[in-house]
Amino acid sequence: MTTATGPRVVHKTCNLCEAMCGLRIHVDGGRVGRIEPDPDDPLSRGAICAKAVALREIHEDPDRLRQPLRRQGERFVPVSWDSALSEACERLGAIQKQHGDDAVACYLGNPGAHSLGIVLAVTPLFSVLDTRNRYSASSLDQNPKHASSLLLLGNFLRIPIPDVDRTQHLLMLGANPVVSGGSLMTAPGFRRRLEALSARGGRFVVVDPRRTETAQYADEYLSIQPGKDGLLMAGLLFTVLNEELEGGTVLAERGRGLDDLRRALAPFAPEEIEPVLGIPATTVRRLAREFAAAPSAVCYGRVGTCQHPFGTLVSWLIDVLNLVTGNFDRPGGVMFPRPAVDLAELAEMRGRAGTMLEGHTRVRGAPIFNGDAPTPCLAEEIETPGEGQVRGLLSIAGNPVLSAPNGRRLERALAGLECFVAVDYYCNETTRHAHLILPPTGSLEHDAYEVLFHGFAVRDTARYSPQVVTPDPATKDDFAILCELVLGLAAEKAQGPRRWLWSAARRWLPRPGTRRILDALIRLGPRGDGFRPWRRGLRLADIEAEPSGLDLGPLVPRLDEVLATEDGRIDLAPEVMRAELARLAHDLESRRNTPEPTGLVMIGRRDVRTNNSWLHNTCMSTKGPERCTLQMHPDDARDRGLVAGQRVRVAGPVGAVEAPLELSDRLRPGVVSLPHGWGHGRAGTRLALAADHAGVSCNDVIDDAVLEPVVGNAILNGVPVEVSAVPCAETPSAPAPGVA
Ligand SMILES: Nc1nc2c(c(=O)[nH]1)N[C@H]1C(S)=C(S)[C@@H](COP(=O)(O)OP(=O)(O)OC[C@H]3O[C@@H](n4cnc5c(=O)[nH]c(N)nc54)[C@H](O)[C@@H]3O)O[C@H]1N2
Ligand SMILES: Nc1nc2c(c(=O)[nH]1)N[C@H]1C(S)=C(S)[C@@H](COP(=O)(O)OP(=O)(O)OC[C@H]3O[C@@H](n4cnc5c(=O)[nH]c(N)nc54)[C@H](O)[C@@H]3O)O[C@H]1N2
Ligand code: SF4
Ligand SMILES: [Mo]
Repeated sequence: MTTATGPRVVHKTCNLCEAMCGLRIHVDGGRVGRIEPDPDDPLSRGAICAKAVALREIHEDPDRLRQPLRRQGERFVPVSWDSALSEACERLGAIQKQHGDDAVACYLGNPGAHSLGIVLAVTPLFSVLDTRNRYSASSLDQNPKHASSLLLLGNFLRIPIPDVDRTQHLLMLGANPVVSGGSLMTAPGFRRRLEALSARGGRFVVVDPRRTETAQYADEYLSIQPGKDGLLMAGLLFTVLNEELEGGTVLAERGRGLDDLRRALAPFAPEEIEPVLGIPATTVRRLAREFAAAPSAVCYGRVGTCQHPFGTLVSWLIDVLNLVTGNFDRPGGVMFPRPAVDLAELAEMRGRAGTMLEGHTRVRGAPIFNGDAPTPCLAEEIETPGEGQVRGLLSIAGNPVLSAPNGRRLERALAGLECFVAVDYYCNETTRHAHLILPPTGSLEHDAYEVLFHGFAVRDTARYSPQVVTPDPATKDDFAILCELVLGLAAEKAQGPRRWLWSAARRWLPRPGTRRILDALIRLGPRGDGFRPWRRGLRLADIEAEPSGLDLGPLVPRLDEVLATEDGRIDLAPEVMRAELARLAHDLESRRNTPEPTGLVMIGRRDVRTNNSWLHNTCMSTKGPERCTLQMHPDDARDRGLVAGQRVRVAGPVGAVEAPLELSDRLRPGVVSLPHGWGHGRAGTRLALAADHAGVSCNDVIDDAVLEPVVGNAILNGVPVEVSAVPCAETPSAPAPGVA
């Protein structure tokens, strides 16, 4: 525990993105001062980005909520923690008692993965809620990757991580880690890692519809039409198997079904796919040969290949390419971290290594992957009457009105809920519809450990972040809030004397706190002492003794330890992926016989000064040029008589928005790009600065009706749009946000 007096430096891991940069934060008398990179962090080695300073801005933000709010008509009034928590449990509990457990939904947003308190408390919370209506940002993001891991390795959390620091060949699709910091590949300072790859004579190939900031470092850049990655990956694998370039011990000793895979890939000879893929067959064959011949190679795909009509198939083909070329579980290929707390192992111990299909949603029958219903289905589950209709919502660390497709529809649906409880410290576009907002302490006010992301890191390290400043004793952290909700909801749902016991527990039971639980998880983890005093092993104290982080070394082969399939083999042709290959072959066939549509399609874009929807109330994010612009290739603009800087209307399947036009020859002609997370001009929020730099939400244009069919992931790129000039007279002045 830190004290609030005297100047000092506190070491902390930045928790804003997955890169886990080590920071040194200067504090004086409780005031947060300079934030600088920590050169001694064994993983980030002094890397940092512009966002880190936002930690101070968020800490000081007068709009950040510090006390629970309760809706009163159109206004929010401050209430005590006790009454807010009691009311939340009573109202959600009453809905479940009257209409069944499924009548209360929950949504878990992205920062939940970065909060130790949320990661630790969310499992009991899900258990007590016991609802089929569980939604999260994962179905807008990475569920296809989890599905691939589940199919290949028997564990949805066992993501194969590119060993970028030792590879000689990196093939990257649909990712821009120089800007995003990397995802499901924690590799801070990615630019430096690319420079090192180049310096050791390695090769870097990028496949993306936009010549991204990352592609600037590539030896070869391939422009691809959005949604065509399935063909490219199938063509690469076809070539490897057809030209007998496969090999490696993992394939020989663990693989099965290679012949079935070969058969399923038969329609995808590079010459056959060329007219639809638009990449010459000679290029595809050369890429495959170069990949297979490299001393080590790794193929990596991220959100561009997940928010995709063939997301699970592409993610799986990427893993399979690594496997059949002998690049699985070896230095320079993909590897499996051995973190101090191994959530994948814990999931397995609990018998929760994942389920491909846990059922279907009530209204449209979409797949529920691993208990996670597709977020694009949430609005209709609220709107559609009948048994199982969602009437209550508990949302934690999320902003689906801006992050999920067809945000306008979701917004209308949220307004009709009987009870909406949000655990969030901003009154944003989503939480402003809540009946109760329960604000946790900010990330400088509680301790932290990135339990999830150490498991996805390119090097094994462990770093504990103590509290930077002491919070007001009247506040609560996420862990305390969620624990009280668990106990309070359990009391509401229990009968007889058990009800009283749970109630008493909520009020009087001392809680162990995140620190003690973390210590127990470390001791029970793969490097821990297992609570056997005679055994040497890691404890939290050992990690704390290294404030810049404990270096546990480069990744080592460990497939034997982590492979969790029933027969200890890796199935290279699971039925569900063969069916997807058949769907892709059918898609190929129908596109071959119909002319390519000539309209524009829209993709997203990330900027180093943004983080999804929630850093826009900071100067860090809003200063400088406008970021929420529609980017278009100059040829497309000329064809439409559009010029840089003018306002354009972007009309898509479910709506239209207006944004300034920016011309960029980095984009593939026919593709336009609008970033997500903007659109702060809605009334009723409490984000003064963000409202002045509102931008528009691309998700007001994107369709919630289309889903990837295997896991139900949202398809957020390749959206058909029309772009036209906004007549000057129609150009609206900035909408005035109503502040409640
Ligand atoms: N069109 C399009 N849409 C997209 C994407 C895209 O590429 N294109 N990307 C998708 C992806 S990858 C993701 S992950 C989602 C993100 O979608 P969401 O997770 O729904 O949205 P965020 O913008 O991350 O909102 C985070 C919220 O958490 C709150 N918060 C921050 N820290 C904490 C904390 O410590 N505790 C609590 N309780 N709350 C906290 C913030 O105030 C904010 O309200 O967006 C998706 N939406
Ligand atoms: N600065 C910043 N950093 C962030 C975030 C942020 O909002 N801002 N968000 C964080 C989150 S939640 C996540 S999940 C990660 C995401 O991390 P990344 O996956 O690295 O994110 P993006 O920059 O969106 O990269 C996706 C790329 O896919 C491309 N793309 C779009 N459609 C297709 C397609 O059909 N095929 C191919 N091959 N490419 C396509 C886009 O042009 C884009 O370059 O970033 C995290 N880090
Ligand atoms: S890249 Fe930026 S936002 Fe991400 S962890 Fe590092 S400093 Fe934080
Ligand atoms: Mo994400």
